Amino acid sequence: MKRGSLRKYVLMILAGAVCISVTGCGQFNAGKSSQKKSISILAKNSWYSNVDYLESEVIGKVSEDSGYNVQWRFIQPANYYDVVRKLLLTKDSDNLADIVQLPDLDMNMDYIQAEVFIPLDNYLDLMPNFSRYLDENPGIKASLTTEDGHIYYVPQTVLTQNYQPCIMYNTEWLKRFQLEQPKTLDEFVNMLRIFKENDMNQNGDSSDEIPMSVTNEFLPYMFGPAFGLDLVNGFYADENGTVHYAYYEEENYKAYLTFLNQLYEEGLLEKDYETLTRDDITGRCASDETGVIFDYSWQMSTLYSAQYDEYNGTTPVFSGGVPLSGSYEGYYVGRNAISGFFGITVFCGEPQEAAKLLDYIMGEECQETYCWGIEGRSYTTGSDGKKRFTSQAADDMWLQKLGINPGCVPSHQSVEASDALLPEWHSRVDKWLVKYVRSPFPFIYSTSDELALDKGYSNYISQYVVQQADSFITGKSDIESFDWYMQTLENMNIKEMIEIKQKQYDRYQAMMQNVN
Ligand SMILES: [Ca+2]
Repeated sequence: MKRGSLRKYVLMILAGAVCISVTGCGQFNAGKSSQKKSISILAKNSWYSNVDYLESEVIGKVSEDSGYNVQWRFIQPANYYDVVRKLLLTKDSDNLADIVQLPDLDMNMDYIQAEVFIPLDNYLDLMPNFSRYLDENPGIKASLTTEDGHIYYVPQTVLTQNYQPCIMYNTEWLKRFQLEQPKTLDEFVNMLRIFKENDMNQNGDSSDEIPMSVTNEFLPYMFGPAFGLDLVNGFYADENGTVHYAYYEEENYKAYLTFLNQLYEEGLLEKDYETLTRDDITGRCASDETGVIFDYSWQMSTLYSAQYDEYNGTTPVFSGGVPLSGSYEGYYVGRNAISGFFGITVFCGEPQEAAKLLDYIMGEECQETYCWGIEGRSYTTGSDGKKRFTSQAADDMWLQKLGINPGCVPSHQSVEASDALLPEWHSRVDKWLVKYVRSPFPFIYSTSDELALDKGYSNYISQYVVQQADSFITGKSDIESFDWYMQTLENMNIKEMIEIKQKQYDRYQAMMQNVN
């Protein structure tokens, strides 16, 4: 399929047009595959604007090796949620496909309740790879299982402990003042003050330093744990298994807001932190203007350190540090493994065949291709049996165009392949930080009773608390009005929401005990 026709497809869907033929959309093996069964897959294209999965060798190989005539239909990721959510909720059989990548994790079971996907547990005897995966991953199995015992989706997974978001320090600046990496909030604030007051980048001007460059999204990751709060997920269970909502913790959350407001007032948290972007931070690195970053570990070497002329690939400029401790011991908030889902729609004429194909594309053989690419092109296998990326694979854009780590399949990220792509110092820092990463609140489906109780409150609450956080941090709302904020949350049924999450957490724990 040409790019033009793909755009047209998306535009027509956006315009509400319904009659779009599946034929002509991405067909590998056309011509020599008339005896192969055709299965269509609707999935998300690459976030890289100059990468089209349809033309990538990785997706080509997987399609070719599957034994099916796979008809891929890709939609640009920026539109994917809106377009595909609508197709699913309206059960638009003309524009859906046999296999569909979900636009979200269906937390409120909108698609399951719309009965647009078939339960996969009826087909597990045709899905040996998926069955084995479920046996080996009881936590994921517990997350995938609904109240009535069905499993609807095959997951895509990401790393949960390695290469998580972490704090990164400008090691040149630390060295210049013989500073150790801070471990506590007090040490951290002292360091920020030194960064702010001195000519850290030695350009003769002591006023152009921005001590800390952290986007709004990452402030909760960076400072929440020091106050005993997982503000990233909101809900968390303490060591006794009691569920809390971090934004409704009277003492600790108030202390967190007060701390950040002080940083803001002192100019240690910059005035424009709410609109700061990763591109802004990258630019600051290029002109050596900042001392601290918090971001996905991945960016430490490939993006931030790479901005410095003196960076040679072996000695970091920006390097990771331990989580900050305050009245509580610091930790890093890890991710849930599940990052996406694939299901078979009720419109699929041959669900057995679709189940076999879905099982194939989530199997080990394909996972190797997703992680390493094409043998002889992006990697080689040594006589010791170990895979190594080729020198050509050091060109990230080339690797992306090859289709590495495709987002359009049930792929499972691998620590080994991630290590192999990054400089040695970076994987060493990662292994050092793993012990500080804690698992977040588990992903678990609501029951229909719980959904009825929620009535959308959880959405309002999560929007409200984020707005209010900025308001308190910037001083637009006085911290004296914190009681009023807590009262508003109570009016929004926060107590009932916590009770629901407690039940879900207990249910998850019970399922985990059953499988162990
Ligand atoms: Ca300066």
